[in-house]
Amino acid sequence: MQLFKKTTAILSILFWFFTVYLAVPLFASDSKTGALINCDIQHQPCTRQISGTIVTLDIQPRPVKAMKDLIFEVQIKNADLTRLPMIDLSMPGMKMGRNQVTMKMTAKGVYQGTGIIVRCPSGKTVWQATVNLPGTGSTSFIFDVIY
Ligand SMILES: [Cu+2]
Repeated sequence: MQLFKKTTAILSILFWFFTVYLAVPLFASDSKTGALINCDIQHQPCTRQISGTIVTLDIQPRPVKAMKDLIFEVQIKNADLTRLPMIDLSMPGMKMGRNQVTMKMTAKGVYQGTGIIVRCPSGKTVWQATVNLPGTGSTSFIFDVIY
């Protein structure tokens, strides 16, 4: 009985050791950035709001891949922009260097620009496109990119 109790105690200590030190960081590293994803850009355009202004982002061609020329299209509803929108490409929680997409108006409320998403040395594929609307604000689209 004494031996059984000891074995149980040791097993439960081992179990918690593996859970806390191995399993938790293993899952946390991926689900942390994964949980931030708010845009299924590989399948459809994404829409977000900045206090009443509706911002839709599309990236073509699909699949959206790194190291390829991409066309970023932003559609704006319910806003009078004083200047052109601009997109900042980055990664959640990572300094990736300045990567901006400048845009031109192609129709009323529709803006397009080209840009390249680089390949992150860490291997992580979650990228962030922050759409800045001068005079209105900014919103971030977070999505998965194919490497
Ligand atoms: Cu990165």
